[in-house]
Amino acid sequence: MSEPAVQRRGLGDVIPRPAEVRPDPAADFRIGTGTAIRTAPGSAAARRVGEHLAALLRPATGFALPVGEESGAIALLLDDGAETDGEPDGDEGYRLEITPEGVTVRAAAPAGLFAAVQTLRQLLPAEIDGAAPRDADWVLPGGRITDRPRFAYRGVMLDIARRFFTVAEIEAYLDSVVQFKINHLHLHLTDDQGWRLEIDGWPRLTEVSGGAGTGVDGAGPGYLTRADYTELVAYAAERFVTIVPEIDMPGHVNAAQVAYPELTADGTAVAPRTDTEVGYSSLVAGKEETYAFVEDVVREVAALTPGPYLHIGGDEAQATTAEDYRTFIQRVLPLVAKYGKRVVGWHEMAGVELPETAVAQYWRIEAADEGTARAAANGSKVIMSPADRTYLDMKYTADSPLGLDWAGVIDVERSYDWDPAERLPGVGEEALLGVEAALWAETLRSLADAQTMTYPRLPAVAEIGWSPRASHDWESFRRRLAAFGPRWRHQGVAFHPSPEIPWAEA
Ligand code: TNX
Repeated sequence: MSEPAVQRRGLGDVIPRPAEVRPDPAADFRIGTGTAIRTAPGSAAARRVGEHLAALLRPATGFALPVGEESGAIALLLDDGAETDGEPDGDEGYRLEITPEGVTVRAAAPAGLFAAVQTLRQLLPAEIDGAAPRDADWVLPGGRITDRPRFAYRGVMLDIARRFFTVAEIEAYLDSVVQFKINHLHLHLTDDQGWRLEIDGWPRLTEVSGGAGTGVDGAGPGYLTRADYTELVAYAAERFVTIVPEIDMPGHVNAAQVAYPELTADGTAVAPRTDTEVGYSSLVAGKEETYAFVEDVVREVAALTPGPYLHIGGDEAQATTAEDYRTFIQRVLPLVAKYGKRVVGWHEMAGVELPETAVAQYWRIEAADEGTARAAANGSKVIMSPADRTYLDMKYTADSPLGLDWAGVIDVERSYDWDPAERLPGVGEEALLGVEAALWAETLRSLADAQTMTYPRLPAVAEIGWSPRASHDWESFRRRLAAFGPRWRHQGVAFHPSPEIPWAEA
Protein backbone atom coordinates (compact mmCIF):
# COMPACT_ATOMS: atom_id res chain seq x y z
CA MET A 1 0.00 0.00 0.00
CA SER A 2 1.26 3.49 -0.78
CA GLU A 3 1.80 5.97 2.02
CA PRO A 4 -0.99 8.49 2.61
CA ALA A 5 -0.73 11.62 0.46
CA VAL A 6 1.04 14.43 2.21
CA GLN A 7 -0.98 17.62 2.35
CA ARG A 8 0.25 20.96 1.09
CA ARG A 9 0.20 23.57 3.87
CA GLY A 10 -1.11 27.12 3.62
CA LEU A 11 1.39 29.96 4.08
CA GLY A 12 -0.54 31.30 7.08
CA ASP A 13 -0.83 27.93 8.86
CA VAL A 14 1.70 28.87 11.50
CA ILE A 15 1.64 29.32 15.31
CA PRO A 16 2.29 32.02 16.43
CA ARG A 17 0.49 33.67 13.56
CA PRO A 18 2.96 35.78 11.54
CA ALA A 19 2.48 39.54 11.39
CA GLU A 20 2.01 39.62 7.62
CA VAL A 21 1.37 36.81 5.15
CA ARG A 22 1.05 37.16 1.37
CA PRO A 23 0.47 33.79 -0.23
CA ASP A 24 1.32 33.13 -3.86
CA PRO A 25 -0.13 29.71 -4.67
CA ALA A 26 1.73 29.69 -7.99
CA ALA A 27 5.11 29.95 -6.28
CA ASP A 28 5.50 26.76 -4.24
CA PHE A 29 9.01 25.45 -3.69
CA ARG A 30 9.88 21.77 -3.52
CA ILE A 31 12.79 20.61 -1.37
CA GLY A 32 14.63 17.85 -3.25
CA THR A 33 17.68 15.58 -3.10
CA GLY A 34 19.90 18.36 -4.40
CA THR A 35 18.67 21.18 -2.15
CA ALA A 36 21.38 22.92 -0.15
CA ILE A 37 21.30 25.57 2.57
CA ARG A 38 23.31 28.74 2.11
CA THR A 39 24.04 30.95 5.12
CA ALA A 40 25.21 34.55 5.54
CA PRO A 41 28.89 34.90 4.64
CA GLY A 42 31.21 35.14 7.61
CA SER A 43 28.56 34.49 10.26
CA ALA A 44 29.20 31.48 12.47
CA ALA A 45 25.85 32.05 14.18
CA ALA A 46 23.94 32.01 10.87
CA ARG A 47 25.83 28.88 9.93
CA ARG A 48 24.67 27.20 13.14
CA VAL A 49 21.06 28.16 12.40
CA GLY A 50 21.52 26.60 8.95
CA GLU A 51 22.84 23.41 10.57
CA HIS A 52 19.87 23.44 12.93
CA LEU A 53 17.48 23.64 9.96
CA ALA A 54 19.31 20.85 8.16
CA ALA A 55 19.16 18.66 11.26
CA LEU A 56 15.39 19.21 11.46
CA LEU A 57 14.86 18.27 7.81
CA ARG A 58 17.30 15.39 7.29
CA PRO A 59 15.63 12.52 9.19
CA ALA A 60 12.29 12.57 7.33
CA THR A 61 13.54 13.68 3.91
CA GLY A 62 16.66 11.54 3.88
CA PHE A 63 18.32 14.35 1.90
CA ALA A 64 21.92 15.43 2.52
CA LEU A 65 21.04 19.15 2.79
CA PRO A 66 24.61 20.43 2.91
CA VAL A 67 25.13 23.78 4.65
CA GLY A 68 27.65 26.28 3.32
CA GLU A 69 28.23 29.89 2.34
CA GLU A 70 28.62 29.32 -1.41
CA SER A 71 25.34 28.14 -2.81
CA GLY A 72 21.98 26.68 -1.93
CA ALA A 73 18.33 27.25 -2.78
CA ILE A 74 17.47 27.89 0.87
CA ALA A 75 19.27 31.07 1.91
CA LEU A 76 19.51 32.39 5.48
CA LEU A 77 20.91 35.89 5.16
CA LEU A 78 21.75 38.66 7.57
CA ASP A 79 20.71 42.04 6.52
CA ASP A 80 21.63 44.77 8.97
CA GLY A 81 19.07 47.44 9.57
CA ALA A 82 16.25 45.50 7.96
CA GLU A 83 13.03 47.42 8.28
CA THR A 84 9.42 47.01 7.39
CA ASP A 85 7.27 50.08 6.83
CA GLY A 86 10.01 52.22 8.35
CA GLU A 87 10.10 50.13 11.55
CA PRO A 88 13.24 48.18 12.41
CA ASP A 89 12.58 44.46 12.45
CA GLY A 90 14.48 43.96 15.71
CA ASP A 91 16.57 40.92 16.55
CA GLU A 92 13.79 38.40 16.12
CA GLY A 93 12.04 39.83 13.07
CA TYR A 94 12.53 38.21 9.68
CA ARG A 95 11.34 38.29 6.12
CA LEU A 96 10.75 35.05 4.28
CA GLU A 97 10.16 34.63 0.58
CA ILE A 98 9.26 31.35 -1.05
CA THR A 99 9.41 31.09 -4.86
CA PRO A 100 9.74 28.11 -7.21
CA GLU A 101 13.52 28.77 -7.27
CA GLY A 102 14.02 28.70 -3.56
CA VAL A 103 13.59 30.20 -0.13
CA THR A 104 15.20 33.43 1.05
CA VAL A 105 15.18 34.50 4.68
CA ARG A 106 16.51 37.89 5.68
CA ALA A 107 16.89 39.03 9.26
CA ALA A 108 18.83 41.67 11.14
CA ALA A 109 20.21 39.09 13.58
CA PRO A 110 20.67 35.32 13.89
CA ALA A 111 17.72 35.16 16.31
CA GLY A 112 15.49 36.26 13.43
CA LEU A 113 16.86 33.49 11.23
CA PHE A 114 16.10 31.01 14.00
CA ALA A 115 12.54 32.32 14.28
CA ALA A 116 12.15 31.94 10.50
CA VAL A 117 13.37 28.35 10.70
CA GLN A 118 10.53 27.60 13.15
CA THR A 119 8.11 29.04 10.62
CA LEU A 120 9.62 27.02 7.75
CA ARG A 121 9.36 23.83 9.77
CA GLN A 122 5.63 24.39 10.28
CA LEU A 123 5.10 25.16 6.59
CA LEU A 124 6.20 21.63 5.70
CA PRO A 125 3.83 18.68 6.07
CA ALA A 126 3.60 17.11 9.56
CA GLU A 127 5.58 14.11 8.28
CA ILE A 128 8.69 16.33 8.32
CA ASP A 129 8.88 15.59 12.05
CA GLY A 130 9.08 11.84 11.48
CA ALA A 131 12.23 10.03 12.57
CA ALA A 132 12.71 7.88 9.44
CA PRO A 133 13.05 8.85 5.76
CA ARG A 134 9.89 8.64 3.71
CA ASP A 135 9.02 9.38 0.15
CA ALA A 136 6.90 12.54 0.11
CA ASP A 137 6.46 15.85 -1.63
CA TRP A 138 8.32 18.24 0.60
CA VAL A 139 6.55 21.35 -0.61
CA LEU A 140 6.74 24.81 0.93
CA PRO A 141 3.80 27.10 0.03
CA GLY A 142 4.79 30.10 -2.09
CA GLY A 143 4.63 33.73 -1.03
CA ARG A 144 6.07 36.17 1.50
CA ILE A 145 5.96 36.46 5.26
CA THR A 146 7.08 39.53 7.21
CA ASP A 147 7.17 38.81 10.89
CA ARG A 148 8.31 40.26 14.21
CA PRO A 149 7.24 39.77 17.84
CA ARG A 150 4.76 41.91 19.70
CA PHE A 151 6.67 41.41 22.99
CA ALA A 152 10.40 40.88 23.54
CA TYR A 153 9.81 38.36 26.33
CA ARG A 154 7.87 35.16 25.69
CA GLY A 155 8.59 32.72 28.44
CA VAL A 156 7.75 29.41 29.98
CA MET A 157 8.52 28.46 33.57
CA LEU A 158 9.40 24.94 34.63
CA ASP A 159 9.30 24.01 38.33
CA ILE A 160 12.15 21.58 38.94
CA ALA A 161 11.94 21.98 42.73
CA ARG A 162 8.71 20.04 43.34
CA ARG A 163 9.68 17.38 40.81
CA PHE A 164 13.20 17.40 39.48
CA PHE A 165 13.66 17.20 35.72
CA THR A 166 17.00 15.97 34.41
CA VAL A 167 19.15 17.88 31.94
CA ALA A 168 17.98 15.56 29.14
CA GLU A 169 14.33 16.15 30.09
CA ILE A 170 14.77 19.92 30.28
CA GLU A 171 16.52 19.90 26.91
CA ALA A 172 13.71 17.88 25.35
CA TYR A 173 11.21 20.31 26.83
CA LEU A 174 13.19 23.24 25.45
CA ASP A 175 13.28 21.69 21.99
CA SER A 176 9.52 21.47 21.96
CA VAL A 177 8.85 25.02 23.21
CA VAL A 178 11.13 26.80 20.74
CA GLN A 179 8.83 25.72 17.91
CA PHE A 180 6.44 28.35 19.20
CA LYS A 181 9.11 31.07 19.36
CA ILE A 182 9.36 30.95 23.16
CA ASN A 183 12.61 32.76 24.00
CA HIS A 184 12.93 32.55 27.80
CA LEU A 185 13.03 29.46 30.02
CA HIS A 186 12.47 30.39 33.66
CA LEU A 187 13.73 27.62 35.95
CA HIS A 188 12.13 27.51 39.40
CA LEU A 189 15.19 26.00 41.09
CA THR A 190 14.33 26.04 44.77
CA ASP A 191 11.29 25.61 46.97
CA ASP A 192 10.20 24.08 50.27
CA GLN A 193 10.56 20.52 48.97
CA GLY A 194 13.94 20.71 47.28
CA TRP A 195 17.00 22.73 46.27
CA ARG A 196 18.09 21.89 42.71
CA LEU A 197 21.20 23.90 41.92
CA GLU A 198 24.64 23.23 43.36
CA ILE A 199 26.05 26.29 45.18
CA ASP A 200 29.74 26.64 45.95
CA GLY A 201 30.39 26.75 49.70
CA TRP A 202 26.91 25.44 50.57
CA PRO A 203 27.16 21.76 49.56
CA ARG A 204 24.38 20.52 51.86
CA LEU A 205 21.80 22.47 49.86
CA THR A 206 21.98 19.86 47.13
CA GLU A 207 23.49 16.90 49.04
CA VAL A 208 20.63 16.98 51.53
CA SER A 209 17.84 18.91 49.84
CA GLY A 210 18.50 17.60 46.33
CA GLY A 211 18.88 14.06 47.59
CA ALA A 212 16.70 10.99 48.04
CA GLY A 213 13.18 11.61 49.23
CA THR A 214 12.99 15.24 48.12
CA GLY A 215 10.21 16.47 45.85
CA VAL A 216 6.47 16.29 46.40
CA ASP A 217 5.73 12.91 48.04
CA GLY A 218 9.42 12.16 47.57
CA ALA A 219 8.97 11.90 43.83
CA GLY A 220 11.81 13.22 41.73
CA PRO A 221 14.97 13.79 43.73
CA GLY A 222 18.01 15.23 42.00
CA TYR A 223 19.77 18.49 41.28
CA LEU A 224 21.76 20.32 38.64
CA THR A 225 25.50 20.46 39.17
CA ARG A 226 27.15 23.67 38.05
CA ALA A 227 28.33 21.81 34.95
CA ASP A 228 24.75 20.64 34.22
CA TYR A 229 23.43 24.16 34.56
CA THR A 230 26.18 25.53 32.32
CA GLU A 231 25.36 22.89 29.71
CA LEU A 232 21.69 23.87 29.85
CA VAL A 233 22.50 27.55 29.45
CA ALA A 234 24.57 26.76 26.34
CA TYR A 235 21.91 24.42 24.93
CA ALA A 236 19.32 27.14 25.38
CA ALA A 237 21.55 29.83 23.88
CA GLU A 238 22.02 27.72 20.73
CA ARG A 239 18.23 27.95 20.42
CA PHE A 240 18.13 31.67 21.21
CA VAL A 241 16.56 31.01 24.60
CA THR A 242 17.66 32.91 27.71
CA ILE A 243 17.60 31.00 30.99
CA VAL A 244 16.01 32.93 33.87
CA PRO A 245 17.09 31.27 37.14
CA GLU A 246 14.80 31.63 40.15
CA ILE A 247 15.89 31.30 43.75
CA ASP A 248 12.65 31.70 45.67
CA MET A 249 12.94 33.81 48.85
CA PRO A 250 12.22 34.89 51.56
CA GLY A 251 9.43 32.26 51.57
CA HIS A 252 9.51 28.79 50.00
CA VAL A 253 12.85 28.08 51.73
CA ASN A 254 12.22 25.01 53.88
CA ALA A 255 14.70 22.94 51.83
CA ALA A 256 17.46 25.50 52.47
CA GLN A 257 16.67 25.50 56.21
CA VAL A 258 16.70 21.70 56.36
CA ALA A 259 20.22 21.79 54.92
CA TYR A 260 21.42 24.73 57.04
CA PRO A 261 19.58 25.17 60.37
CA GLU A 262 21.46 28.46 60.95
CA LEU A 263 19.03 29.95 58.42
CA THR A 264 16.10 29.48 60.81
CA ALA A 265 15.08 32.00 63.49
CA ASP A 266 16.41 30.00 66.44
CA GLY A 267 18.95 27.87 64.58
CA THR A 268 17.19 24.58 65.20
CA ALA A 269 16.80 22.06 62.44
CA VAL A 270 13.46 21.82 60.63
CA ALA A 271 12.07 18.66 59.10
CA PRO A 272 12.05 18.04 55.34
CA ARG A 273 8.64 18.63 53.74
CA THR A 274 7.20 16.79 50.77
CA ASP A 275 3.61 18.02 51.05
CA THR A 276 2.19 20.86 48.95
CA GLU A 277 1.47 23.45 51.65
CA VAL A 278 2.80 26.94 50.90
CA GLY A 279 3.54 30.03 53.00
CA TYR A 280 5.05 28.43 56.11
CA SER A 281 8.79 29.00 55.73
CA SER A 282 10.83 32.20 55.76
CA LEU A 283 14.39 33.40 55.78
CA VAL A 284 15.06 35.65 58.76
CA ALA A 285 15.19 39.30 57.74
CA GLY A 286 16.94 40.43 60.93
CA LYS A 287 19.86 38.01 60.87
CA GLU A 288 23.19 38.71 59.11
CA GLU A 289 23.66 35.00 58.30
CA THR A 290 20.70 35.37 55.99
CA TYR A 291 22.41 37.93 53.80
CA ALA A 292 25.75 36.11 53.79
CA PHE A 293 23.85 33.11 52.42
CA VAL A 294 21.83 35.13 49.94
CA GLU A 295 24.91 36.95 48.68
CA ASP A 296 26.79 33.70 48.09
CA VAL A 297 23.82 32.27 46.21
CA VAL A 298 23.21 35.41 44.15
CA ARG A 299 26.91 35.73 43.28
CA GLU A 300 27.10 32.10 42.18
CA VAL A 301 23.87 32.09 40.18
CA ALA A 302 24.81 35.39 38.52
CA ALA A 303 28.25 34.04 37.61
CA LEU A 304 26.72 30.92 36.02
CA THR A 305 24.07 32.85 34.11
CA PRO A 306 24.94 34.93 31.04
CA GLY A 307 21.39 36.22 30.62
CA PRO A 308 20.40 39.58 32.14
CA TYR A 309 17.81 38.34 34.67
CA LEU A 310 17.90 36.85 38.14
CA HIS A 311 14.51 35.94 39.64
CA ILE A 312 14.29 36.18 43.43
CA GLY A 313 10.78 34.78 43.87
CA GLY A 314 9.19 36.85 46.61
CA ASP A 315 5.81 35.11 46.39
CA GLU A 316 3.54 33.80 49.12
CA ALA A 317 5.71 35.02 52.00
CA GLN A 318 2.92 34.53 54.54
CA ALA A 319 5.45 33.50 57.20
CA THR A 320 7.30 36.84 56.85
CA THR A 321 5.87 40.00 58.44
CA ALA A 322 5.26 42.91 56.06
CA GLU A 323 8.07 44.84 57.73
CA ASP A 324 10.51 41.94 57.47
CA TYR A 325 9.52 41.39 53.86
CA ARG A 326 10.37 44.99 53.04
CA THR A 327 13.66 44.83 54.94
CA PHE A 328 14.59 41.63 53.17
CA ILE A 329 13.72 42.76 49.64
CA GLN A 330 15.48 46.10 50.18
CA ARG A 331 18.64 44.26 51.24
CA VAL A 332 18.50 41.81 48.32
CA LEU A 333 17.73 44.24 45.47
CA PRO A 334 21.20 45.88 45.64
CA LEU A 335 22.87 42.45 45.87
CA VAL A 336 21.34 41.41 42.57
CA ALA A 337 22.49 44.69 41.02
CA LYS A 338 25.97 44.25 42.55
CA TYR A 339 26.40 41.04 40.58
CA GLY A 340 25.24 42.66 37.39
CA LYS A 341 21.74 41.24 37.04
CA ARG A 342 18.33 42.70 36.54
CA VAL A 343 15.98 41.54 39.25
CA VAL A 344 12.73 39.75 38.47
CA GLY A 345 10.26 38.86 41.20
CA TRP A 346 6.70 37.65 41.55
CA HIS A 347 4.49 40.72 41.81
CA GLU A 348 4.28 40.67 45.62
CA MET A 349 7.78 42.19 45.38
CA ALA A 350 6.16 45.29 43.87
CA GLY A 351 4.72 46.06 47.31
CA VAL A 352 8.22 47.41 47.99
CA GLU A 353 9.60 50.41 46.01
CA LEU A 354 11.57 48.97 43.11
CA PRO A 355 14.29 50.36 40.89
CA GLU A 356 13.14 51.04 37.33
CA THR A 357 15.15 48.10 36.07
CA ALA A 358 13.21 45.61 38.21
CA VAL A 359 10.65 43.36 36.55
CA ALA A 360 7.45 42.28 38.31
CA GLN A 361 5.77 39.05 37.25
CA TYR A 362 2.02 39.18 37.85
CA TRP A 363 0.60 35.75 38.70
CA ARG A 364 -2.66 36.20 40.61
CA ILE A 365 -6.22 36.07 39.35
CA GLU A 366 -7.49 39.38 40.72
CA ALA A 367 -8.70 42.07 38.32
CA ALA A 368 -6.35 44.71 39.72
CA ASP A 369 -3.10 44.97 41.63
CA GLU A 370 -1.95 48.20 43.20
CA GLY A 371 1.70 47.27 43.62
CA THR A 372 2.11 46.09 40.04
CA ALA A 373 0.38 49.21 38.71
CA ARG A 374 2.60 51.45 40.83
CA ALA A 375 5.73 49.64 39.67
CA ALA A 376 4.60 50.10 36.06
CA ALA A 377 3.93 53.80 36.68
CA ASN A 378 7.50 54.10 38.02
CA GLY A 379 8.91 52.62 34.84
CA SER A 380 9.35 48.98 35.82
CA LYS A 381 8.38 46.33 33.29
CA VAL A 382 5.84 43.60 33.91
CA ILE A 383 5.63 40.00 32.80
CA MET A 384 2.02 38.82 32.60
CA SER A 385 1.37 35.35 33.96
CA PRO A 386 -2.19 35.46 35.31
CA ALA A 387 -2.83 32.03 36.80
CA ASP A 388 -6.35 31.77 35.39
CA ARG A 389 -4.96 32.01 31.82
CA THR A 390 -1.31 31.00 31.76
CA TYR A 391 -0.86 28.40 34.50
CA LEU A 392 -0.08 25.18 32.71
CA ASP A 393 -0.53 23.24 35.97
CA MET A 394 -4.25 24.02 36.14
CA LYS A 395 -6.57 21.20 35.10
CA TYR A 396 -8.10 21.33 31.62
CA THR A 397 -11.44 20.15 32.97
CA ALA A 398 -12.70 19.10 36.39
CA ASP A 399 -11.77 15.49 35.68
CA SER A 400 -8.21 16.03 34.38
CA PRO A 401 -6.04 13.44 36.14
CA LEU A 402 -3.11 15.87 36.47
CA GLY A 403 -3.01 19.40 37.79
CA LEU A 404 -4.52 21.68 40.40
CA ASP A 405 -7.61 23.86 40.17
CA TRP A 406 -7.18 26.75 42.60
CA ALA A 407 -7.18 29.22 39.67
CA GLY A 408 -10.00 27.41 37.91
CA VAL A 409 -9.92 24.92 35.06
CA ILE A 410 -8.28 26.20 31.89
CA ASP A 411 -9.24 24.91 28.49
CA VAL A 412 -7.45 25.99 25.33
CA GLU A 413 -9.88 28.79 24.52
CA ARG A 414 -9.38 30.26 27.98
CA SER A 415 -5.60 30.22 27.49
CA TYR A 416 -6.07 32.02 24.17
CA ASP A 417 -8.94 34.41 24.67
CA TRP A 418 -7.39 37.27 26.68
CA ASP A 419 -5.11 40.20 26.14
CA PRO A 420 -2.11 40.92 28.40
CA ALA A 421 -2.38 44.69 27.86
CA GLU A 422 -5.93 44.66 29.19
CA ARG A 423 -5.40 42.37 32.13
CA LEU A 424 -4.54 44.91 34.85
CA PRO A 425 -5.52 48.57 35.18
CA GLY A 426 -2.38 50.70 34.92
CA VAL A 427 -0.42 47.98 33.13
CA GLY A 428 -0.80 48.60 29.40
CA GLU A 429 1.15 47.59 26.33
CA GLU A 430 4.11 49.88 27.09
CA ALA A 431 4.58 48.48 30.58
CA LEU A 432 4.77 44.90 29.40
CA LEU A 433 8.01 43.07 28.89
CA GLY A 434 5.91 40.13 27.77
CA VAL A 435 4.07 37.01 28.85
CA GLU A 436 5.00 33.76 30.51
CA ALA A 437 3.21 30.47 31.03
CA ALA A 438 4.11 28.63 34.25
CA LEU A 439 4.28 24.90 34.82
CA TRP A 440 4.32 24.08 38.53
CA ALA A 441 5.18 20.47 39.20
CA GLU A 442 3.30 19.32 42.31
CA THR A 443 1.28 16.75 40.35
CA LEU A 444 3.82 15.90 37.64
CA ARG A 445 5.79 12.66 37.70
CA SER A 446 7.37 12.50 34.23
CA LEU A 447 8.35 14.48 31.17
CA ALA A 448 5.22 13.14 29.46
CA ASP A 449 3.13 14.63 32.31
CA ALA A 450 4.86 17.98 31.79
CA GLN A 451 4.19 17.84 28.05
CA THR A 452 0.56 16.83 28.56
CA MET A 453 -0.07 19.94 30.65
CA THR A 454 1.93 22.16 28.28
CA TYR A 455 0.33 21.12 25.01
CA PRO A 456 -1.84 22.39 23.56
CA ARG A 457 -2.05 25.42 25.90
CA LEU A 458 1.47 26.82 25.57
CA PRO A 459 0.98 27.60 21.84
CA ALA A 460 -1.97 29.82 22.85
CA VAL A 461 0.16 31.89 25.24
CA ALA A 462 3.00 31.94 22.70
CA GLU A 463 0.71 33.41 20.06
CA ILE A 464 -0.52 36.04 22.50
CA GLY A 465 3.09 37.00 23.16
CA TRP A 466 4.25 37.09 19.54
CA SER A 467 1.39 37.92 17.17
CA PRO A 468 -0.17 41.35 16.62
CA ARG A 469 -3.16 42.01 18.87
CA ALA A 470 -5.41 42.55 15.85
CA SER A 471 -4.63 39.10 14.45
CA HIS A 472 -6.00 37.20 17.44
CA ASP A 473 -8.85 35.00 16.36
CA TRP A 474 -9.94 31.84 18.15
CA GLU A 475 -11.48 30.14 15.11
CA SER A 476 -8.30 30.62 13.14
CA PHE A 477 -6.15 29.54 16.08
CA ARG A 478 -8.01 26.29 16.72
CA ARG A 479 -7.79 25.33 13.05
CA ARG A 480 -4.06 26.01 12.98
CA LEU A 481 -3.57 24.18 16.28
CA ALA A 482 -5.33 21.10 14.88
CA ALA A 483 -2.34 20.42 12.62
CA PHE A 484 -0.12 19.82 15.66
CA GLY A 485 -1.76 16.51 16.60
CA PRO A 486 0.23 14.56 14.00
CA ARG A 487 3.29 16.78 14.49
CA TRP A 488 3.50 16.05 18.22
CA ARG A 489 2.93 12.36 17.54
CA HIS A 490 5.89 12.35 15.14
CA GLN A 491 7.98 14.31 17.64
CA GLY A 492 7.12 11.99 20.53
CA VAL A 493 5.64 14.89 22.48
CA ALA A 494 2.65 14.01 24.67
CA PHE A 495 -0.37 16.34 24.54
CA HIS A 496 -3.88 16.58 25.86
CA PRO A 497 -6.33 15.93 23.01
CA SER A 498 -8.63 18.82 23.95
CA PRO A 499 -12.09 18.24 22.46
CA GLU A 500 -12.25 21.92 21.45
CA ILE A 501 -9.70 21.30 18.73
CA PRO A 502 -10.61 19.58 15.42
CA TRP A 503 -7.41 17.48 15.50
CA ALA A 504 -5.99 16.44 12.16
CA GLU A 505 -5.62 12.71 11.51
CA ALA A 506 -2.49 10.90 10.33
C1 TNX B 1 1.25 29.31 43.56
S1 TNX B 1 2.38 31.07 41.56
C2 TNX B 1 2.63 29.36 43.71
C3 TNX B 1 3.39 28.11 43.66
C4 TNX B 1 2.53 26.91 43.44
C5 TNX B 1 1.44 27.24 42.45
C6 TNX B 1 0.58 26.09 42.09
C7 TNX B 1 3.35 31.34 42.67
C8 TNX B 1 4.22 32.49 42.51
N1 TNX B 1 3.36 30.52 43.74
O1 TNX B 1 4.15 27.95 44.84
O2 TNX B 1 3.32 25.87 42.96
O3 TNX B 1 0.64 28.26 43.00
O4 TNX B 1 -0.30 26.41 41.06
